Amino acid sequence: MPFHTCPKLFLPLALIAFGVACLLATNATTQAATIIPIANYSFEDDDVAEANDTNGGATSGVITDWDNVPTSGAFLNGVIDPGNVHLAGAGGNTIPLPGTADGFQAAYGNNAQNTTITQDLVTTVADNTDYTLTVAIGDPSNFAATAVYDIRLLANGIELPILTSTLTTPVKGTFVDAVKVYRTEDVINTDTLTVQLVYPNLGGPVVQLYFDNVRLTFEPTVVPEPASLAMMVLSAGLMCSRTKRNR
Ligand SMILES: [Ca+2]
Ligand SMILES: [Ca+2]
Ligand SMILES: [Ca+2]
Repeated sequence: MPFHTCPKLFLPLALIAFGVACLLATNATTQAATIIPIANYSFEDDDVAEANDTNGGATSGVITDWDNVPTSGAFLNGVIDPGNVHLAGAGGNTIPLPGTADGFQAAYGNNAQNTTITQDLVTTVADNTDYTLTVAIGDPSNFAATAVYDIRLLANGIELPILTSTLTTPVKGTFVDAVKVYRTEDVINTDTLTVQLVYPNLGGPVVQLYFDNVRLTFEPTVVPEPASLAMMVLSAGLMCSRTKRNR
């Protein structure tokens, strides 16, 4: 559009748009991530005895507040208090676990089973929201663990749309964080959220993997750069004004 066709009201309108956009930008950036509570998120609720053999010596098949599948058969998943054989330096009942773990105990899964450790939350899913699921993944030293696992946030049994997925390869003898970020748009708001920890059976020798410190936060989706858009509108308005004055 040639500048001489700029309507007289362009600059005032641009200034109003700039003000509104700045207000929107301020609202967007002041939204902080909110924590969604997860019961027994750190697997400390049942104090299991220090494990001292290569297979664990832990609660087998039962994890408080979590649905644990399978519930029968060999090599069940459960809760473990690792000893030095599992994680160097973890010997003792109240010795903190290394890395990004929390407390003294973790959940464990065996790849001899198709392990799923699941918790239905009381929170329902919201529209236009980013959810961040973070889980500490541990690789015990007494198994040649394969780095194959998954973490999932479900609504009505279906995983939410994934924005980013960082399923970090566990480091032998410690814990590192796995992170998945989900972004919802229009969802069924009565669906409850479910957190799921997955350790599939892909064959091969029996190995174990630890899950701990399960964290979930949400924040409303940020409006993309309204301030930048407003600056472009304002600049165009100023150019329009100057061009008219120079004529
Ligand atoms: Ca723990
Ligand atoms: Ca313990
Ligand atoms: Ca220990």
